[in-house]
Order: sequence, then C-alpha cells, then structure tokens
Amino acid sequence: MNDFPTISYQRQRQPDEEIVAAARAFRDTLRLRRTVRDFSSEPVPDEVIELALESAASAPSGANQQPWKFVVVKDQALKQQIRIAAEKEEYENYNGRMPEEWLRVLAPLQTDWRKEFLEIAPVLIVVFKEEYGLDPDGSRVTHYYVNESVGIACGFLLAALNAAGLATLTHTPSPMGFLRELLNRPRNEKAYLLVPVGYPAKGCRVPDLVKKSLDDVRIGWPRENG
Ligand code: IYR
Repeated sequence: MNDFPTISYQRQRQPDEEIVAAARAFRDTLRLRRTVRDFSSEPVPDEVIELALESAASAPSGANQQPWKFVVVKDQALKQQIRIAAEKEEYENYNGRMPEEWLRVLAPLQTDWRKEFLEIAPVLIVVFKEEYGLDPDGSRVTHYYVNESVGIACGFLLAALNAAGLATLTHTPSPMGFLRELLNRPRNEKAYLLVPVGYPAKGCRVPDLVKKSLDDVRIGWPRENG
C-alpha cells in the first residue's frame, strides 16, 4: 500500500427485496430502449443532455484516465455538414465497400446510406476517444484500455438518456475521420461513436427484433454448464 488518500465507500446496504426490486426496475427501463432512426426535430432540454453526460463521465476507466470527450452538436449548419460527410462515406460502404454477407445481416435493420437523422435529431453527441493524453508541454501520456473505457462510458450515456425518456441511435459512420476535422479536435482524439438524441417521430416504427434470452447468454449457474 502507499500513502495516496482514500475515502470511505458510503453506500447504504439495502434489504435484499429492495436490491431485487431496483435491479428489476432498472432492467425494465433498459428494455424500453430501442435504436431509433426516425426522430422528431423537437428540441430536448439542455439539462437532460448535461445530466446524461455527467452519468457517462462517471464511468470507470483504465487508471481513471477518463480518455473521452463528448462534443454536443445542435447547430443546424454543422449537423448538415456532418450529414453530408457521413453520407459520402456511407454511400461508398453500401455500394461496394461492405461485403454481401454484411449487407445480408444488416437487412432487418433497414438501414441504407441515407442519414437524414443527422439533420433532424435536435442533438448529436459525438464521442471521441483520447488515444493518448497530451501534457501541457505537448508530450504524450500513454492511456490504458481506451476502447474498453470509452465503450463503458457510451453504455452509461445510452442508459442515462434512455432512463430520461429520450431516444438514441448508436451510429458508426465509417471511416469517421471527417468528424475530427469538422469538429476541430486535436490529433490525439479519434471519433468513437456518433449518437443522435431526441424524441422519436410521431408514428416511429422500429424493427421487430428479438434479443437473446438469458439461457442463450448465461453460461453456468444455476444450470452449471447446461
Ligand atoms: N455504419 C453503417 C452500417 C451499419 C452497420 C452495423 I454492424 C449496424 O448495426 C448498423 C449500420 C450505418 O450506420 O448505416
């Protein structure tokens, strides 16, 4: 051990029934989440975005380096520039770059190269990962477990926005290099995920998908390996 300071971990022990009820309520809320591609342009409260970003920024990370940046885009002209750049890449993806097999498994999601939602959704949150840190003198600081850390923070972000009642889309235009340029981010940052946020459009429909059951994803207890 060393002399770095500690604080006592203060979380009240709850009765088991309450723990189970909390786990059930959280599951039920998370199960309401669907990836939405048909957004209303109705604005969302800034405060909800801020609170959700505070949730995301509370995520665990390698060596607590918090290797993430969240760029919130509401400006219509900037959203349009992002759409144009994303559609340019996605057009190439859907017309040649993606192999048949990929297009086949994507078919139920009914996606194509058109990304109107990038202009319609009132807010775009662009998540960047810091592949390394930059000291004030410009020297590089190694970051550890960057993908794992940023992935967990994105999970927190999606869960927080969902809990608030907003719809999200986990969008990964590929390649995403254009986002660093359009958003003027430094060379140590790389776009990781683009999350349009808003309310669903009236009459919004989503694919009729089935999630794997607990029995399909849990190995072992209580059935001990089948
Ligand atoms: N990035 C493309 C294609 C895409 C890929 C996967 I894997 C998806 O789950 C959904 C879409 C797009 O955003 O359309």
